[in-house]
Amino acid sequence: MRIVVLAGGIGGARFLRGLKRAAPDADITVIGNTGDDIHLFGLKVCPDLDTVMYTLGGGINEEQGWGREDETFRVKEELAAYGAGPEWFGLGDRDFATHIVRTQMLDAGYPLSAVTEALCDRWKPGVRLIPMTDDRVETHVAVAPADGDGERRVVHFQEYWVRLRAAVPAEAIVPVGAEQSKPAPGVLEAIAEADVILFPPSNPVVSIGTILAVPGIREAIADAGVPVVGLSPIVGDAPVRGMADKVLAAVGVESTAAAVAAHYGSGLLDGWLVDTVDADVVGRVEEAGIRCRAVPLMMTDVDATARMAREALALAEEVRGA
Ligand code: FO1
Repeated sequence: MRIVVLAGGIGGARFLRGLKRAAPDADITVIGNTGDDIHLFGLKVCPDLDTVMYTLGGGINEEQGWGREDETFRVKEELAAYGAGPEWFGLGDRDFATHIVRTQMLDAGYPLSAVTEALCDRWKPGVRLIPMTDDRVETHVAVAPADGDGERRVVHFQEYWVRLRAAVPAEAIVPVGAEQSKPAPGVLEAIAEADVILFPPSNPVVSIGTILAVPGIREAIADAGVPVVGLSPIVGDAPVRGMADKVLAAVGVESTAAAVAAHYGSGLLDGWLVDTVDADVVGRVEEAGIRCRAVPLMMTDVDATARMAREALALAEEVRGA
């Protein structure tokens, strides 16, 4: 079975660990979000690609869900000693090696998709990880004036999330460069050849939404003619982790499992899993033309996540047979 998964960072990576357990013989292609990418100290950092690579490759800092395990921060300390900012983004020594190798290869002219393939040669994530595009796309966030000074500011997503902790209202989310970008080699082919397409519980705006903003990807998925099944990142009207509620508000979508399904739309989604606490919305989602089931969606461990993945694949088969 060929499965295509649109993945953001921590939620997507953890879901993939369960999917691999649920479907060990499947051929899984991950289309990774690159809108979170940031250039720091002359290096290109790809948080969502690295989180998938490290999580599935066994190098992730498990508690954080990002960055490397057994990390040290000597380089970060030395940079700070020189007054070289920003200091708010925690780059560890081991992680720096990934960004140095990636940047060297990009500077040598390799596209990000080839670089990602090369980095995965080391990590062997057990899935094919393709960036959504080889072109530069960076999500920026327009935030309300902090102290009412009237100036609306636009900050890089990482600054909004890591430095501001999403504590100020987000008024607009802009995937800068998305309109001019094109799907990376292999993305449209993987979608066309897929037997099922999954939207894991990643951020529907800045992760999956950004991937869908690359011209051609949303249309390819809508036209793929195979079941597209998503899992709600919102449980009981709140994101399980991260700031999905804040960025959903910025795009005028309420932070509920039903609203996110409607946001993707029945033109894209055939099936939607909500958590058992949201069982009351199943009817409403089905009225919108999207088959819906309520199952436990807390990824407490790999077994629980594998059960979720099995439920998603089962719903896909139910949709296929409909
Ligand atoms: N998240 C934080 O909350 N604080 C950090 O200092 C931080 C550093 C960091 C470094 C590398 C990396 O790949 C991810 C990092 N993240 C950090 C997480 C990152 O903001 C998120 O993983 C994604 O961008 C959102 O999914």
